[in-house]
Amino acid sequence: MSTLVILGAQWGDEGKGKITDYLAETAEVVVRFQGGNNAGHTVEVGDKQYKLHLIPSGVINSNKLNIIGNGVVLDPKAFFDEVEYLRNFGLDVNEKNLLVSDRANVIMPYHKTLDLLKEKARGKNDIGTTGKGIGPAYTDKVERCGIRVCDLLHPESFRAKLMQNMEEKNRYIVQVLGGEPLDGEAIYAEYLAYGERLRPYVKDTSVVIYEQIKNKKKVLFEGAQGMLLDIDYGTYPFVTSSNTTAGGVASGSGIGPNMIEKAIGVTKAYTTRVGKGPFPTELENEVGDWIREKGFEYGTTTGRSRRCGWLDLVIVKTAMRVSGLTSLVLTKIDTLAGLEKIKVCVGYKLNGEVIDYVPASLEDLALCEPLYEEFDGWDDSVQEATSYEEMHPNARTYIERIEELVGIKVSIISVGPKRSQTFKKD
Ligand code: 2SA
Ligand code: GDP
Ligand code: MG
Repeated sequence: MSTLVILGAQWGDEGKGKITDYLAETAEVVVRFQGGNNAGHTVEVGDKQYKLHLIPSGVINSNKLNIIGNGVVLDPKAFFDEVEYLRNFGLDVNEKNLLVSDRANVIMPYHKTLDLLKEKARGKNDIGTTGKGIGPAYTDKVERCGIRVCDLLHPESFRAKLMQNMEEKNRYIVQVLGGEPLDGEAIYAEYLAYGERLRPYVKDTSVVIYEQIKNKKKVLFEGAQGMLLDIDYGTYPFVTSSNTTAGGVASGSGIGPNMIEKAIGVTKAYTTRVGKGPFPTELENEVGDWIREKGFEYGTTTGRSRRCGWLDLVIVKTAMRVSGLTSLVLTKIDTLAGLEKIKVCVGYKLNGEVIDYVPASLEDLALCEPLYEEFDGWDDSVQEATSYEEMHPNARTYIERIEELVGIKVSIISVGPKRSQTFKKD
């Protein structure tokens, strides 16, 4: 058995796409198990830069099987746009190397309308969603009125399910949120056509994944977003609507948890967050601005500027615990190059007590005072390193202290956006 889960250990945008692509070189299957096209996974190979939102990052490597699992919420238009986008790069994307779960819930036009109108109605208490309809689609899944991919393949029952939704959603959109009603017949025709286009890609992907694992194929599970955006263990309500932690892998791809062998936590050498919510180590000053510009910290999906701060190991430790991380991947060491001093948060002081976990209550989190250790910086030569030994000694001290504080090893290091700027540590 050879399965590996790749998760974000912070608030997303740690470089999961890059690391998935790197590890996919030696794997056979890559599975997305949660989230939707709110994700923005960037992969750079040679002089090409790919921005993926919904399709697994394994697709950049040829001859990999890519699977969109049942835990994903799928926007069919975004799916076909992304297939087209990838084909324009000359990549061979087809129903042989890309499968979609028949159980995945579909993001419908009213989900996007509801996402945007609800955010507007929240005013200054908005969550800062990507506006892709993620929350409302998962709400319907749990409410048990969602449209699943398999429904698009059954015209009669699809019509009945859709029309019931249309009536309820239009009433809410118009009467509560003051929006414009949507045309159910037009949506029916459009999504029935998407169903026909999707048909060749649709499979019971749980069966496929199980067979692949049984046949000793190497399977990667590519997480989207990150630890603190998890619906259960994130900074609720400033989270996404799925389990971004390892628990989501089993339910979101239809395998038993005993089939998960290893889980790696992709961790940026500092912390970023896009969207609202607390951020204890945030640097709302020129250092934060410097990191944003050097690291080009802008949303891959929405272009929003990302908030930047020091590395927070309380968060990484929480990810280690909640997801059972077996090692860390450290990215963007090169971005910090040039800073004379670099800080790392090693604990929080809350009401006079030192804690090393993220408290549930945002009121408590707001009171948490980060406790820092300070490190000497390194220079830009770090991006030329091709092995751990070639790294600046100060960067190595930084990495080894992270290992010590989190209690697990760093197995892979990334010193630039390109696939070639990646190496194994041990
Ligand atoms: P949503 O749209 O309901 O999932 O938003 C809820 C919260 O989850 C955050 N979120 C993200 N955070 C970081 N990266 C994400 N992907 C894109 C990227 C984001 C972008 O790679 O840059 O382009 O803005 C992502 N997706 C969701 C979101 O900011 C809310 O805080
Ligand atoms: P993801 O959502 O976790 O896949 O991350 P994103 O793609 O949204 O954001 C990570 C950004 O950092 C992308 O632009 C990557 O190309 C880039 N990146 C990844 N690893 C490194 C690295 O080690 N150094 C630098 N400079 N950029 C990196
Ligand atoms: Mg991203």
